[in-house]
Amino acid sequence: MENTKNVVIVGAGLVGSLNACYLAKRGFNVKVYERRPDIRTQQHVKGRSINLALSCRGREALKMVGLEETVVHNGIPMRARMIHDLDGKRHPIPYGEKDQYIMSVDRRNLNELLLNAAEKHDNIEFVFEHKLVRCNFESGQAEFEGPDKSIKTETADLFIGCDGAFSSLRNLMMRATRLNYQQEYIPHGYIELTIQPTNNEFAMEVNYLHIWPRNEYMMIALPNQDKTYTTTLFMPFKVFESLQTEDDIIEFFKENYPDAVPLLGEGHIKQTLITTKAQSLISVKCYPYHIGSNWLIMGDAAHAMVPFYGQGMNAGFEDCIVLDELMNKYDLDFSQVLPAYTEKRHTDATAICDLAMYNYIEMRSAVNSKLFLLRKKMDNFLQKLFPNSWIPLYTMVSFTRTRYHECVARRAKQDKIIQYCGYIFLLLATGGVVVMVKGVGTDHILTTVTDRFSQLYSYIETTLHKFIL
Ligand code: FAD
Ligand code: EGO
Repeated sequence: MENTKNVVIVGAGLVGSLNACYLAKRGFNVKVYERRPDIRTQQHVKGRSINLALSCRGREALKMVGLEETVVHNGIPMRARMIHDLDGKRHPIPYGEKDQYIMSVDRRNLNELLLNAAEKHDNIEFVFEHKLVRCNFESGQAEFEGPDKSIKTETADLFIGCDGAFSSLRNLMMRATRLNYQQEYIPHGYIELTIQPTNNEFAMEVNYLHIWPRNEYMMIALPNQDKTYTTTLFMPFKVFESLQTEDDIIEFFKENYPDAVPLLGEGHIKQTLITTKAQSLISVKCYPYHIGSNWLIMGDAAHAMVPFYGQGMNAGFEDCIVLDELMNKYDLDFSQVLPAYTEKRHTDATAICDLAMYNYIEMRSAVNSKLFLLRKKMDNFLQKLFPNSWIPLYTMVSFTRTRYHECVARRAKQDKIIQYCGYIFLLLATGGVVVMVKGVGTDHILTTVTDRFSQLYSYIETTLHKFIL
């Protein structure tokens, strides 16, 4: 037992508590320090849940510590997006096959479940209400400050910062090593509202991610187990600030989300927008994720992203799998595991941070409900047409564990092919016009066109295969 490694995790959020389970399973002695009090002891306000979309990567990570079943049991499948247009019409667009759906899970419930699972291990100890304040990177020691300002000093073989987007460990690492760091606040903020049940039932169709695409103003709603919906409104801070009076607020909602107003309730809308400040959204990239063989950051601490892909937690959970695999590969030699982790994970984390930012730019620039529908229908159509080659980007990201950077590369190839198809189509169309002008019989034109189209189809199919597989 003398060889047992000591690991200290900073942060008992989603990634910290899951990571603790992974490391305890290996037999390490794990100590988790969390700045806030134990959420399990905090009282919960009913009907005020915050939820998250859990997809393939997150689920795979939970599966490996035997938690997938429980989490999925406590979540609600969302099998399609439901696009709400300005007229209040609703258009469902499926995510894919029957088994392709994302899960709406309660953040707090998930965190409590992970804490309970971690606590079942004899070799995990939690210390709440203690925040990381200082590190000695040479001696491998860290100091945590309690509520009475007393200091606890920890010595460990490995310190892992899972302390979120404003990570203290990352900040300390930045001063100790040549750590590159980049952050960006976007002009948008967000506010959460709740849709209460109607007649004790969900007020809207339940197995959907509800989206109100309104260019600059984006609103979504995810279902909760208590039959409420958590609605998130994303808008530029400027717009939030311009809504000064109750009348401004209601007018704005009636203009942009007429169908949502009766569901949310005018009183609730006014009260929430007047009393709560919009929260900010930050994107963080950094490199490397480690110092030497005993300091590492994971989850949002290493790669916070804007929430427009629903991947932040999923990516953080996947981090735990990647670290676990490298622990096996390098036989627990941290001096090899950590650099390998940085190299492998940085490529993918950068890719998903960029994808999330790209969605933000794309969705707000021109995506109203019509365009959103068109884009997603087109994606589904192409997938039906070329089932082996065309995989929508959202599908690759959310329903597979294809490395994020590979999703991006594959998408680039697919885009190129579609571009070529466009050229070929134009050429054929021109050819068709020429034939017509020459006055050949219509029957002949029809057979030629059908002929050409089947040739074109098989050509595209083979080209796609060559490119992608
Ligand atoms: P956190 O959850 O932030 O946990 C960090 C923990 O560290 C906290 O408990 C904190 O108290 C503690 N801590 C901080 N500093 C210290 C310190 N100095 N000492 C000790 N402890 C400390 N992701 C998805 O996958 N799907 C979604 O649908 C989704 N929706 C989102 C919507 C919004 C509006 C936002 C903002 C994010 C969303 N995300 C989503 C992202 C997701 O919330 C994060 O990626 C995830 O919470 C990251 O987990 P984490 O454990 O790394 O960090
Ligand atoms: C054209 C149309 C270009 C988060 C649509 C890009 C994100 C993007 C915030 C959804 C789903 C889970 C989410 C889709 C696109 C969560 C998500 C999507 C939002 C906002 C979100 C989709 C929480 C981008 N997944 N998604 O295809 O359904 O498409 F709308 Cl604002």
